[in-house]
Amino acid sequence: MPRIVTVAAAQMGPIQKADDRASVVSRMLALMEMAHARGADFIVYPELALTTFFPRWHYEDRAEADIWFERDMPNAATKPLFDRARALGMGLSLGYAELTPDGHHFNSSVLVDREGKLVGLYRKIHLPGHVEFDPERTHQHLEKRYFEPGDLGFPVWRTMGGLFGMCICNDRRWPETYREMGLQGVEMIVLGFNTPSVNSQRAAEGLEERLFHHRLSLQAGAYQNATWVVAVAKAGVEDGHHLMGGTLIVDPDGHIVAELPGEDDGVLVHACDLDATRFGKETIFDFKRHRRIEHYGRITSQVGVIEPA
Ligand code: CDT
Repeated sequence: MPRIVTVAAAQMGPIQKADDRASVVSRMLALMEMAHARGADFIVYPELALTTFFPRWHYEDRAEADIWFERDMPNAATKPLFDRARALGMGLSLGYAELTPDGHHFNSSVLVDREGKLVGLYRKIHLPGHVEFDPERTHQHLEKRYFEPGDLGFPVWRTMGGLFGMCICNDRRWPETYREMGLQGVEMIVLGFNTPSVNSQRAAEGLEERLFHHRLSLQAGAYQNATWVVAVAKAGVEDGHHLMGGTLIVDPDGHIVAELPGEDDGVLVHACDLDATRFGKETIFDFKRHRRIEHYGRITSQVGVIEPA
């Protein structure tokens, strides 16, 4: 019997600084109804889905940025989302800024099963950007100021009939992200992203190049680890800054099977057969049989960099 997960990648258009959690959650609920009407049983929302991408704003006093953080998940603002997903029998994943009871700050995402049970928490490991205000940049990217690197590794959870993992935005550019989960047999990796459409340190690197690197990373990660990858954007002009779209789903052979056009709220729905991961995992990327990590180490330490004679 095939193991089908009908996933909805729920892209969100911009969230402005002035938008409150309630208005954002009502947009997310509308996306959930759309996804359900199209047969989805698992919905994935973007990174920092509840607020504007606040790391673009510099607060001299870091504590001022705590207004963007959630102290519990679910909490009063997000409970309607969790309740509705459970009533519809849908799993869910969403990104948010997490402030722990002992005062730690993480860029996090949760995984909730179709019965409404919180099964997974992931904390973003690869935090891009910088700590201090940088006048040289066209825009700030202060994730390193407001978040600590995640302390939970890249776990994989058995739920919804398969093996699921999460990562967040910049993590998708790092092969280690996929490989850590690939080594645990992951069958579907879900992630959200907020990616500015220009590089703040290289103006010539515009939207096309950014979309190219985005697709390149996701497709390579999916293929080399024989896993589905679902990537969900927060997009459009947020507080005067443009975030790219590019919400898409990649199959375990590395092909993009669906991509959402535009930068508004919308859902991309695809029925993913988790058994489609079997061929890659049992042949070319059967890590136990073919991965030769002991040889990588020996070659690197014996040879090193060969300088010209
Ligand atoms: N949110 C996030 O991680 N965005 C980064 C932008 C990097 S530019 C400093 C990304 O990799 O898409």
